Amino acid sequence: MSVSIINKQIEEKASLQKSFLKTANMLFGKEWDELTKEELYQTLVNTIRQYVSENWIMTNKYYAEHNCKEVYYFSIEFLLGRLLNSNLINLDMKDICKDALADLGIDINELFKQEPDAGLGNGGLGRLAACFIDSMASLGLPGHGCTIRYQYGLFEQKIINNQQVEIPDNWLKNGFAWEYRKADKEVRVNFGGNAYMAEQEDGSLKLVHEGYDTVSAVPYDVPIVGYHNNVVNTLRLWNAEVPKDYASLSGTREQLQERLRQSYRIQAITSCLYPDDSSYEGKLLRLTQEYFFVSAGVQSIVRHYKRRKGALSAFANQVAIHINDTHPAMAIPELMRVLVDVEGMDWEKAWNITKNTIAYTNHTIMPEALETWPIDMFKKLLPRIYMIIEEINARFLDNIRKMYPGDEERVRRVSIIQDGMVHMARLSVVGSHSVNGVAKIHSDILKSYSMKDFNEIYPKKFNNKTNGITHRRWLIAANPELSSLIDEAISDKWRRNPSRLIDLLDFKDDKAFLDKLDEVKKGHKLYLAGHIKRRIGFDIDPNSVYDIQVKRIHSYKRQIMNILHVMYVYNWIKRDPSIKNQMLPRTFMFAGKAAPGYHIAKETIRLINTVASVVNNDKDVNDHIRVVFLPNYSVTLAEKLFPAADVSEQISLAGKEASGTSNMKFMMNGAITLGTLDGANVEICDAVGEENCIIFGLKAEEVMEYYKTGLYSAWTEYNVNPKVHDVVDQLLTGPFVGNGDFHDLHNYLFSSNDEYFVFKDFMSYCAAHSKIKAKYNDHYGWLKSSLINIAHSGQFSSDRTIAEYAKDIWNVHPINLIKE
Ligand code: 26V
Repeated sequence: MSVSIINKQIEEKASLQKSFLKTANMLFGKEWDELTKEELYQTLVNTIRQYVSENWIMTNKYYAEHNCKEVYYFSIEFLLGRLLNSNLINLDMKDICKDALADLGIDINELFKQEPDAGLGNGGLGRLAACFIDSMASLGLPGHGCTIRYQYGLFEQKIINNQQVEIPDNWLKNGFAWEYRKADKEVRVNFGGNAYMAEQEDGSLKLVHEGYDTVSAVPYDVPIVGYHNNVVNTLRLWNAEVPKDYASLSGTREQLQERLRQSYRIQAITSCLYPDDSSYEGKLLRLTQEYFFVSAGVQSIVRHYKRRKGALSAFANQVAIHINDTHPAMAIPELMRVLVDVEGMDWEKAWNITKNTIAYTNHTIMPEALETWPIDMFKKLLPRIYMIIEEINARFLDNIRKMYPGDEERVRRVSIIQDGMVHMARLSVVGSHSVNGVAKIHSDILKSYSMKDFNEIYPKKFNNKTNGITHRRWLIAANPELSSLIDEAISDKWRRNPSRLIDLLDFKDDKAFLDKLDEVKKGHKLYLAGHIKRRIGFDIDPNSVYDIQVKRIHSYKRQIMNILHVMYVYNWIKRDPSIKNQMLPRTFMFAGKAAPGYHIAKETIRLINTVASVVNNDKDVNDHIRVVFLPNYSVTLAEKLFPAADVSEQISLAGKEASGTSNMKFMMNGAITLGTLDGANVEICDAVGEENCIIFGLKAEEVMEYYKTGLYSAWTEYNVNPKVHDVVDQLLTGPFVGNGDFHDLHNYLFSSNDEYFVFKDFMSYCAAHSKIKAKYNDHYGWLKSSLINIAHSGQFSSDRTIAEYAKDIWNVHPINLIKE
């Protein structure tokens, strides 16, 4: 390093320290050495905010001056996790900050732990949104997020008596240090009242909407920092508040009481995230939340556009709105409302703009997840939006009748309003110019099954964008040791351009390198063992194979099959202890939350924990296998698990998991996939080759065939297959049912006719585990596979995904703010 660079670094460190100390005095009126850990954390974030906001202002100025087209990613969930470490990495300030604080005797890692984990999402869909905004900023794309500022995030999970207990997640209790309240950017959102068309004197019709309730939507902006590129975009969180002019204290007692009730109702809108991703529920509060953030978002975009860019006719050339699943689908009628009612535009013109502005991503084909709202509820809460949807539907159906004369059955199948319900997925397809699935197999299923009719009507609309994950959080931040090792081998170019990870293939037969890879993995396994010991007081063997399944608990994801296999291995060892010599020592780990109302998922958690306590306390087996359920799966916990994993369990029934993204996080950290040909597993397997992952189970077409013929019988599978028979019986009797049996799970498996084909896939799942053993025993063969997985993981960086969205769907272009 040259003397001038060293001098510059010393200067930067001194200036950072100065600014840190000044911020401490300013925020807390104390000397820095009197601050609590929480105060030190707040001080650090506020120090960093000064650096971020300079770039933020510069970025926004650039977008305005260059008339850039901007994307707004609307999502009812953003599962951000902690931001301090990843912001410091993206700002290229981590090392200097760490040093500057170390000089003061402060360990930066301790401050990271003070940050609440922003859990504003349930699972994959919410985390995807968070990875996407990180990629947009890092690619220098003008792209922002729009969502709800939930007072309570996804519940905190505790395990008590083997069962899940939900604790409210009061993540804002010490404030959220990264947000900026923008009171001046407030907009108003109206609910209820009467809407109708009134005839004017000149005979024309004009909309009247009266008697509605108004809610104030106040944005809290969070800066989204790009990687080493000076770009800072915005994630806008909308908070529902009582309008200022409403807070008057005059009036009768009844009026005051009513006003108080109304103010509670308003605050309830953004009070909590719905924790249910197990089945769709048509709840009024959810509909209110959806319209609230979508209306606020659309209004603020139009206002911003008019200030900056002028004529609305060019709107779709300057603005793209992406709807993450159907939850923000009301962006379609809301943009129509603003253009037609507020801006006085013709319907046809407004419709073209709306369609060309909006793009839609579908994230599941599970029918029970599809959003439909009862007309009565919809009309009462959003009378004008309902009228607009009726008009959209009438015009759409006119066209369909022209395309398919006499085919009323088809008309019924595609109608946005049907049998008393408003179908949000249909609205999303009709009102957008692009519809994409999230992995090849998923997009194919959309086109040929769930959205077949629509694909025939609009063949050009449908496309695939395979999901991705940000390698900055999931590799650079979560696994700095592996990242440095990769740098040593192939230089650090992959950090900016993850597809360069492929260069690692040159090292696949380099034993010295593979040994180092092994060392890195061992280090993480040891660290995780320590963490588990500290967190739940439980010992695991760091020399065992870590076999991990982490994701929401769902029947279709088949955690049940995983734990039944553990029971099977347990029985095997009990029957013949000598078998242990031929087995791999293994630690089966699980983590994931169950929706509070999803009984079968909660029973699955109870089963896993019950099996864990039997296995872990049985001396005949616990030197060989152990089972751990890690409570409270979250982004922060996930960051510790992926780097330590050997085996990635991706065992959903083929055709059910739209993509999956933990499969990509595991792969990027060198774990081997044990999975079905479902979601993105298919593409992972294609990339790494069949010899570098272990695939088992029914194919999606075979599953479809069973559905079609109706020939699957859980009873037959159970009866013809003694291995299945034995473990399934153990849900009712035997070593695992000491404190209550698992009658409900047993009953569920049979009464649903084993809806996710656990019995059918069980034997090939057991065989896949045997293949893992054989593979692991070939030490260098395993490491080679691990390396091949890492090398191909660049393809699953969300930078690749977002570059595709930008080019094929949004037509937005990167900016360059890097000063040479
Ligand atoms: C899923 C399900 C499945 C079971 C039945 C009811 C139900 C209700 C809601 C949902 C969640 C739907 C949205 C979602 O989170 N999808 C996930 O999106 C991820 C990002 O694209 C993708 O990787 C996951 O495969 C997909 O489940």
